[in-house]
Amino acid sequence: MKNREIAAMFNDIADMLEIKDESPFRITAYRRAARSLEGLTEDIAAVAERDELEEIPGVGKGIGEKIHEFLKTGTSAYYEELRKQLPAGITTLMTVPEVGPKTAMLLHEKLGISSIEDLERASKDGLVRKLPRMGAKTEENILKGIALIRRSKERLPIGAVLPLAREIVAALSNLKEVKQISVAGSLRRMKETIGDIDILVTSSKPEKVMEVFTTLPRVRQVLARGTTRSSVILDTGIQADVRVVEPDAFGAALQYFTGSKDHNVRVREKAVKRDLKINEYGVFRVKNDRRIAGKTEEEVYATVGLPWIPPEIREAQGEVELAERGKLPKLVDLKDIRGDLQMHTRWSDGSDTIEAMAKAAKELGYEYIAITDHSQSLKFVGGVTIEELREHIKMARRASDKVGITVLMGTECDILPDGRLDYPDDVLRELDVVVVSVHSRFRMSEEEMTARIIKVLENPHVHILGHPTGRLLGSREAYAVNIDRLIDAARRTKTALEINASPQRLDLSDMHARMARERGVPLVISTDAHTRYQLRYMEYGVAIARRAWLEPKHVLNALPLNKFMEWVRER
Ligand code: DGT
Ligand code: CA
Ligand code: CA
Ligand code: ZN
Repeated sequence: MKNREIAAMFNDIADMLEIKDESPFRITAYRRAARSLEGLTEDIAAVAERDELEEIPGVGKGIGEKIHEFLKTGTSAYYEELRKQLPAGITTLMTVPEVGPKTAMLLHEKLGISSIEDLERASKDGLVRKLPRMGAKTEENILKGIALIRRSKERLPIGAVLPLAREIVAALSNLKEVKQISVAGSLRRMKETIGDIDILVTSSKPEKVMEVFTTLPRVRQVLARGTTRSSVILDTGIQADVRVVEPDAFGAALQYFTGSKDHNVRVREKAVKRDLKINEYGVFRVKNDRRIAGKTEEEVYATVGLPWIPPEIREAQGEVELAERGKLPKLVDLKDIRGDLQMHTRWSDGSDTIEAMAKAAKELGYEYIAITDHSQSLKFVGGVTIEELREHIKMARRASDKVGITVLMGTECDILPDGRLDYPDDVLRELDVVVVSVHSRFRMSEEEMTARIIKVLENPHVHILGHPTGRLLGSREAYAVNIDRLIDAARRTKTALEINASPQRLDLSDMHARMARERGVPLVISTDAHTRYQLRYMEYGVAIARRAWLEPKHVLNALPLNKFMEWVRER
């Protein structure tokens, strides 16, 4: 599939247009198309074949032609032309969080910088601070940004890894030689970032499995190829390991390789007390080395007197003790979710209509959604003005009737730097659901930022604090905010905190979501979808919730509509 490559090209084009200071509308058009392609589950070539490219949100005639051209030639003349006009490496510089298009050009023109390494050297040598509008602080931020990029190369956000792992699992499952297959490791535990992909299989013909695995199209480098274990590096730079194990040991291997290491230490301690030994081959009696379990994970846990423990909570955070007492939480599940309370449409920076979002949500089996486009001051993403809002509300009601799912009218209202909201109270009062978020002035002191947000939570028209820390996984640190005080304020004002399920964010993190639950703060899991495809991001948010030990009763959008609205009214 060329979907990702073409999306990358469109993102590059958008970057270059930004450097050239072209119209923001054209830039947004390319970014929008890129995002649609990234979310597309079908092969773009198949869509092109049917001549249906323009049905993809954000793809018009011009962009459609470039897709056709890429599919035929592997590139686009327009793209190559832009690249010729600009110095090489300039878009690479822009991957550093601190460096925008203007800065990139300045760095190139004044200091001849054209790679991240050049930039790092110049910053360390104190050359960057001498440029106009730059200072020691900028230099420091650039170096921090470079360090972050490097780190993100080591571990990748789960959203970038899970689809790849599923591709591998699908390819191997198709083989008649493969009997059982599962991912293991941090990916099965659904950690926010993943070091490498671990996959286990049982097979009548391990050689065949290894041959297919090590020659998959995404494989860039084979690190090791054996009969029971192979390791490769995939095109995104992440490593993947496949192990073939005995059917009688599949459960034991799965338990072992799912980890976490610390969780397994706790389980093995219990085994020792019973004169048992647990390893990846099974559970054995110490005295005669006889295997007494190993086929399934349930069996393995049962030998040490434990029920099966969900992978997401195998982190040695007290789950073994609770399991012992039969008190494991009944974790929230994707099928418990009845609504999605943050999403964007063409009214601001989303790619789809209200109706398209409503239809897609209905297909997912939801009872209700809230449309939460950006508010008026976010002009660069087409924030909804107060005048537009009346019409906007009408369209939501209409979609509600037409599609047969409750479309609540909401907003993602900007929290202004001084702690006021971007709409006055009499406008907020008209809306069913008010989400509030910070999108500007991220660099305030912790004191100021905490006060700014808490002030807004005091407003009785506010229901949910969106992406509470503002982090972008692997590309932007959270803003400085006192999460402890934020959680206290949320509890006191009965405001819900959002677990933003977008894989770029995952904000709250599992740790913070757990803190919120322990202190009795209501939570919502929302996708922040900007296309109808992104409604599927709910899976990532639910994973965070499970890692935070959340049960359905802790999650407001697991409530049926009437109960949810009751909460809204009480708030
Ligand atoms: P990652 O890949 O860094 O995101 O995290 P994991 O948890 O997937 O770690 P990985 O891939 O090194 O190993 C997979 C699992 O195998 C790990 O969760 C527990 C188990 N494991 C790996 N190495 C050891 C070890 O040295 N001792 C024990 N007891 N278990 C290990
Ligand atoms: Ca791993
Ligand atoms: Ca591994
Ligand atoms: Zn937002």
